[in-house]
Amino acid sequence: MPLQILRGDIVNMNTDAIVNAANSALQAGGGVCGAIFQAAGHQPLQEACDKIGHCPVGQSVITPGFSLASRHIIHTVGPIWQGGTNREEELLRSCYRSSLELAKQNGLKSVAFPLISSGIYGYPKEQSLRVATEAINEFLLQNDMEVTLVVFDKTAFQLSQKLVDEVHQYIDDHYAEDVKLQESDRMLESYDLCSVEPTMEYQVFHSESMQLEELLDQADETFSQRLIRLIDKKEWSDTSVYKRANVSRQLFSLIRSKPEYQPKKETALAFCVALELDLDDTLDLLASAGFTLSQSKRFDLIIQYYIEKGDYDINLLNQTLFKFDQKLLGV
Ligand code: AR6
Repeated sequence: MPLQILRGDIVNMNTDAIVNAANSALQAGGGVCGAIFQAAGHQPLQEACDKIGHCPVGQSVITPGFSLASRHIIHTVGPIWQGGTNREEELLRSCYRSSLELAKQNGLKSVAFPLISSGIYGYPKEQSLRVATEAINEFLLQNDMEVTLVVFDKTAFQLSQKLVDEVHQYIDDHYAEDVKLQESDRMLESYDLCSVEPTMEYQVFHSESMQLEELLDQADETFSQRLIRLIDKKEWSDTSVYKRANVSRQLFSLIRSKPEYQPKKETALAFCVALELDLDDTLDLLASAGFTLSQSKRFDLIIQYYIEKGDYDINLLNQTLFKFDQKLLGV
């Protein structure tokens, strides 16, 4: 998955590199830097940093990961927040870009970032999150890389209160009042973001008036075939669609080459969003993979809310899903 957002401690990430929110002198410090030095082994990491000596603000350098699960540490120096008028945003963007370029030059395939500058350096968390996702997505438009943003605490996710209220309201208005379903939904919400397979649902044909012939046609067309047909119909390039879907090139190639490919629900939905399908077409594409949207799952309702609004920005959608403790689209 090209951009994933997780909550947790970055030192536990098993990516090719993790990124350190460093200082220009490349000396051990507090915050995430302190945690990384401790987990990697203070002495060898400090020696490696001392050999490099210095890193300007907005730039990045690379060292081994020593005792970390990640083989490399990319150290990037974020700007100190001074009110926003001192090129802070430009420098922060440059941190993400230079780190990703350095990862690419070193042949790395996966990188995990903390929210650079958003702790001791005082960059407002909400703004730092926006800059991070924009800069990473800009890079991902041109490059293939698995990028994870590891958020330590949820305060970075101060989505606009209006949006949060609207989503809450939508869920309240549409939520099915079935206690058992709510129970199972709660269980679903408490799963680990990365490890649980989605629940397969029975195929539901939403239009009762559908003719038998149409039903059989639909049954004949697999998810993969339907997806390719929809992409061709839109006359969009494959690349633009899988990038908009937050899906890796490898996964897209697999889906394209295997007509019987069975996607996860969050992958199928990611393509619905990428293709800007309305609710009916979304249900059709989902049905071809054996899924539907349920009124008793918050995950489904949040996606339905965005589709009904005609808002197909997958990053904002994923940030909202994250805020509501749900799986993210893509994968
Ligand atoms: N995993 C993920 N994120 C973390 C972790 C962790 N283990 N620990 C903290 N964060 P900061 P900065 C989050 O202060 O603002 C150091 O002394 C934290 O909640 O680590 O760029 C350096 O040496 C925040 O959102 O980095 C520099 O001198 C984000 O990581 C200076 O601090 C960044 O917070 C850099 O300050």
